[in-house]
Amino acid sequence: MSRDEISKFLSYVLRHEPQAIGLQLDSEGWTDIDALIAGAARSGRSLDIETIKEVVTSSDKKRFSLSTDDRLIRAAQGHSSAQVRLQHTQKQPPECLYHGTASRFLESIEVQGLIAGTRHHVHLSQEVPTALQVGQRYGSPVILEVDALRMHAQGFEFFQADNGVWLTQAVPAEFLKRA
Ligand code: HQG
Repeated sequence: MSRDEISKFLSYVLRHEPQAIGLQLDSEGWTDIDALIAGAARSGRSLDIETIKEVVTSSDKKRFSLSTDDRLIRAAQGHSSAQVRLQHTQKQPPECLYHGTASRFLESIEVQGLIAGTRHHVHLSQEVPTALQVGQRYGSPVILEVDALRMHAQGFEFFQADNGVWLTQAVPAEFLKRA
């Protein structure tokens, strides 16, 4: 497998379908790297700890974290698996955060606001270029500015994942405007 294929495989089992290779994640998303390697082998994929560490450290978006003793691995965010409920620490957000989306979603977003969909949270970025990259994945990108500090002042909770991505449950339309 190429680095990219390994990264996609890790995202798949550590965020979405651990059971596909008979893996258990704890509620914080951690699993034993040896169990991951064994599960991958059962599904015909040959992985070793050095390659996994390389993929983790070279990930452009720091998608994965290793425990300090290098025995455990988890995805930093983006989970949909019911096995996982990351207890991200609440944090006061900066005044505004950004969300990149596709122009075809705007009409629905104006009505519903931003919703998490299959993920556990809505994902927000601190910088416009990152939001632009995220938005480009689904078509012609649009950047929305989120009035994050005002939301926080009104009791909405914000969290920051290990990799710096900001997370919140949902963003009502009144806190959104085109950047
Ligand atoms: C849109 C990637 C219609 C939302 C990225 C997005 C990110 C609505 C899509 C991370 C809506 C969901 C997350 C509404 C939200 N009506 N569309 N009411 N509310 N949407 O992929 O934020 O490579 O689940 O705008 O880089 O695009 O996985 O979320 O377009 O950091 O590490 O529904 O995933 O990182 O799409 O991306 P996603 P996202 P990784």
